[in-house]
Amino acid sequence: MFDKNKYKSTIGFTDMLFNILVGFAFLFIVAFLLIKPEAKKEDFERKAEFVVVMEWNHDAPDDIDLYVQDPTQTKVHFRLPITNFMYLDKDDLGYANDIVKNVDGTITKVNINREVVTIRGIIPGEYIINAHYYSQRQWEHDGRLNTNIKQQKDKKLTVKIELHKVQPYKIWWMGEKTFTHRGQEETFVRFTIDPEGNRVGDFTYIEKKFVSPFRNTIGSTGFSENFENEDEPAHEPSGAVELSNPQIRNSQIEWEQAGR
Ligand SMILES: [Ca+2]
Ligand SMILES: [Ca+2]
Repeated sequence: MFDKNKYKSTIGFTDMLFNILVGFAFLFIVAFLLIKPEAKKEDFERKAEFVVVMEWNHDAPDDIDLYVQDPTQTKVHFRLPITNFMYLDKDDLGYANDIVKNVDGTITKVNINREVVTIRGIIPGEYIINAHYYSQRQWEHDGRLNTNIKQQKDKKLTVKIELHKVQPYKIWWMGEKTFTHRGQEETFVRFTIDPEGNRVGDFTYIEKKFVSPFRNTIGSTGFSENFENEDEPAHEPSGAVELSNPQIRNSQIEWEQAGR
């Protein structure tokens, strides 16, 4: 009788041990999954002096443009994406160049609205970071991208800018502003660096406009689709989208005919 009870309790103990082992194994897997991305992030290194990141509402179809002026008064932006030590990764058009048609006909969509300017060398002096609200685009129910829409009264976009110093890594500045209408341009921040890339003085915020509205001298409205009266290419969606998605290509043509 005594031996039998002892035997039963040993089975219970073994079960409990097994359960604890399973529990620890599960916790180990969870911990490993959590640790792994962090280790990869540390391995990632970007060769640059400064990186300026602008993001706006990721689900918005609207096109915002990032402008960075260096001390030589040269500006990097979608019309001039590589200049001096600065380059713009991609002119993000909002929604329009976030979708790509795959070889099998399916659509891959990445909802991200982000423009990045990398500064790879140091030019001492003052830098100015601006954002400009280029256009409002709207997806219609038939899947068409309408670029010729009237000003929406309740439109509110949150544009965030981060200034990263790479060596040694530090976020130098971050801030956000609300954009409500096409043509709106804001100076987010100005900063000055010495020949070693160290900041001189405080951040300043005096407005400077980089984009001049194009005045239509024939029409009475006085405001055209063009914001700059320059003979330079307008925004184009990426080649993949333009070639593979007729709906987007058509709307882009409409947009260009509208006077871009
Ligand atoms: Ca853009
Ligand atoms: Ca986008």
